[in-house]
Amino acid sequence: LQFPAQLNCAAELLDKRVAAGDGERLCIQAPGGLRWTYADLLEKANRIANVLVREMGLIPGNRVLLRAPNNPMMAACWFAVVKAGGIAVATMPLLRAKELGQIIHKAQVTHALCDHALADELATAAAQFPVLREVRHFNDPQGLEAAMARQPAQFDNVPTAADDTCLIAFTSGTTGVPKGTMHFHRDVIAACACWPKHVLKPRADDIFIGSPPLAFTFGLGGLLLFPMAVGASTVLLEKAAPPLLLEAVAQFQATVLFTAPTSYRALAVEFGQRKLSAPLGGSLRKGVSAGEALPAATRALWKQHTGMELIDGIGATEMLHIFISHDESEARPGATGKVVPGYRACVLDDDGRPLPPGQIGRLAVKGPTGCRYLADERQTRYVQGGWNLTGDAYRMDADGWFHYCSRTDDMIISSGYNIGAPEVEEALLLHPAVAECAVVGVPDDERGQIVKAFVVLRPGHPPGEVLVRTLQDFVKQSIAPYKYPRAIEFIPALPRTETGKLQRFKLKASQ
Ligand code: 3UK
Repeated sequence: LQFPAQLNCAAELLDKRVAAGDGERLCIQAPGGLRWTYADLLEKANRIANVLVREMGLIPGNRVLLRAPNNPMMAACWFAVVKAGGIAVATMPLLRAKELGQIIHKAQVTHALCDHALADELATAAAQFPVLREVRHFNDPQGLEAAMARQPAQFDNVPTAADDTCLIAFTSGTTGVPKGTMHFHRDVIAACACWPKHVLKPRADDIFIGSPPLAFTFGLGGLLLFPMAVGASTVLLEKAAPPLLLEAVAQFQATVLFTAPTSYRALAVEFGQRKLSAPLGGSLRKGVSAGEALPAATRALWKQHTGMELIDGIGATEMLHIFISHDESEARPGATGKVVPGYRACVLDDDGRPLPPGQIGRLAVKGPTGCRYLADERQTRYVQGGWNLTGDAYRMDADGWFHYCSRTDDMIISSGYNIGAPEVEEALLLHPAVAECAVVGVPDDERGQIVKAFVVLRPGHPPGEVLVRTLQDFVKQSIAPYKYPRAIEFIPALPRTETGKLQRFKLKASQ
């Protein structure tokens, strides 16, 4: 991939599309009947960019915190910041003042654009960190919208360099202090030119929909940048819990769905209960799963209820988006896919030497995007010898398919056996009593660690010793018996992050 020295990714995705004559194409929809064309989005973004520069004193390189649920104004603000040469620091809607403060401090955020509905926690954080000079609220007639009306609809994009930072994405990692990852204008364009182009292959008439927040790069790409890169449209939902998502798919006749594995499982169950005869939503043609491993049982359930093969893909905030994936024409059970064109991937041993096919080791990737932590000593842990080490244990087969095993630190070692937690979870999920489950290693005097499963039951299945025994026997029948969960605890719900990731460390800490 070659880029000119001067590049502004917002101009590439938005201004150029309008200049090419696509201004009247539908770009963004939202519940309540809102419909923006590309020209509408451009006009809003230009007005906000003018507010940022003329009223708020933004200069190129300033970091602008964005805080909102997925809605059209959040998208307009993202483009406005990037057009003005600022750096978008999008934050998860559920973050509290303490976490927002950490981000403001770490990224030295000077300006913020915030949804009126989420103003409180940000106000608390802003009071503690004076580096943040000015906050404007949108979806508030007295706020940003009033300022926009005063400003012209034209804006001269700041001629940023291809390797100026345009985005600082904070990791939704399941442990530790949040890390900011920096991405350049060219990274955004590279991400659009790799996985979507070679794997997803969307069409200009596609209607994208889904649940991941725009503050999570899975959502930013899947629900904003990738549809725009092909002139398609997107549906932004502030609330996208499974039942609502299912209704929205049907209502908007969406064709490409992005969500996490647990959501696909819940959607499929929901779908089954409603006994709808048409394929889900009727219109849907592709479903993309990422964020954590896709259990074979979930893939099968989705296929059973929709006839569709899910597209799995592993991405990371550090890598911006997906780098190993497959399309709906071919799936291998337990495999995330093959390396996305443009990237290279291999499996390394603990000393950084490549392992032959079939052996489990550390996943290493490199490509046009990669990890650049903002002032963090963990950079040298993630990037070693030019490879990005994602922290995942994988095995590559002889055909170049990558099979997920676990997070490297989620390997359970019991009596000298290496057991990947997801493998045991997969086996449990195949049992009809199991709605959700999580497996961790818990300390054991005799075996070092034992496999323990936390199980959320489906309605109508009473917990108890009998069911424990049944589930244990069930697992022993499908995977090597030494992997069976010696302890099983029934709990009402699993701890998850806002991006749908299981927080195994919380379950471990509870032991
Ligand atoms: C795990 C997966 C197995 C894996 C992300 C798509 O999840 C994203 O970014 P995060 O920084 O987490 C990265 C880590 O999540 N993971 C993600 N997808 C899969 N594990 N199979 C998968 N399909 O441990 C990885 O290292 O939150 C996903 C696009 C953009 C993203 N930021």
